[in-house]
Amino acid sequence: MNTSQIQAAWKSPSNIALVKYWGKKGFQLPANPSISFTLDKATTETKVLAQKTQGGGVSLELYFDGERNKAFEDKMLGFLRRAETGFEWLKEHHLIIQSSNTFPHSSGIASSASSFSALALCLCSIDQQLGLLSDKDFFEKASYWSRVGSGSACRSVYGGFNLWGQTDALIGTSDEYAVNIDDIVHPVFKNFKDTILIIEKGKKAVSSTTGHALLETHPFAEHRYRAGFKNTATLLEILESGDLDAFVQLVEAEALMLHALMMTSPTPFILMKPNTLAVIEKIQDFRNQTGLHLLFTLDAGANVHLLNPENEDNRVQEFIKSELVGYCQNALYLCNTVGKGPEKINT
Ligand code: 2P0
Repeated sequence: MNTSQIQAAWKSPSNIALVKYWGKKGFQLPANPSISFTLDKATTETKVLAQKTQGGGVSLELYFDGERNKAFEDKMLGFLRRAETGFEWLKEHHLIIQSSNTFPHSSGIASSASSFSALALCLCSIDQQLGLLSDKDFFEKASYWSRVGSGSACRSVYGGFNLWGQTDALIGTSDEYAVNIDDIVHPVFKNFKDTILIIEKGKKAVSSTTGHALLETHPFAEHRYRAGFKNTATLLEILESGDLDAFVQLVEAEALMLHALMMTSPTPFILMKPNTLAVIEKIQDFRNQTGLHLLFTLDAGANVHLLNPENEDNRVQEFIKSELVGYCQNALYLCNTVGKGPEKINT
């Protein structure tokens, strides 16, 4: 192996939270546990080329879609300087990072979860090539460092369903990294669908990092954290039993609580748009009329994630085409299924 130059590449997905992470304690630790599933199509591909230097700390060049991106480079450099404690070789390497998303450009969505998990996986692969990381510890370390980059990213290093945050409801959980919970998940959830309805593309008015920070002085923060713990424990039971009605109720309540927290922050803000609410009402009406198990969840933005079991997907997709597409910007929506997790790319 040429040790003056080492490279690694990974394709890593985004994920959608069912119980939400909203509020931090300490540095990048969650105030309550969260549960998500990994998506199959919304991914970032990242390639890292590490060139040996004389030392003096990590340096980097970052190319996004082939073009050097200075704004992202500054954010990444801050992360990499922290990562020097976990990847000591970084101190004597110059990194050339090339990254691109598989989200359609026209969707205007980007994901810190897919980009930071892809980067952390590349760093772990290089660690492994240097003989510093065992197979057994690989994904735990990747999740740990994804979390340092962006909290929700730690849930993206595995496929299927994942839990991040220490909870007495499940042994082996941690605030520092996510764990995969597929072995408790009922088959009805295994191929769940997530259709992302693009209500509005483009940059959000308030970043998630700012939103998290507002919880520090939020009047309802303690209540929220208790609810997050309780909903995590309840969702674990639901995922095990396959109770779809209870799933619908809990996941929609979590999404609305997230946005209610934004609207009741010390500096209040609203990320939903009129079409977000119109779509939510349509989804709930259609569910009441048909008895199907379609439901919505929301991320920190205006777009709606429409979730449903695989065996109801034909009817849900017809409903989207006839009733919902008109509310989507440029008629855009992205169809995802529970994903298998990141893939290593041969370099
Ligand atoms: C989540 N979100 O659980 C929640 C729900 C958005 C809504 O985690 O500051 O990008 O980088 O740790 O992970 C988005 O926040 O925030 C997020 P940082 P992150 O998915």
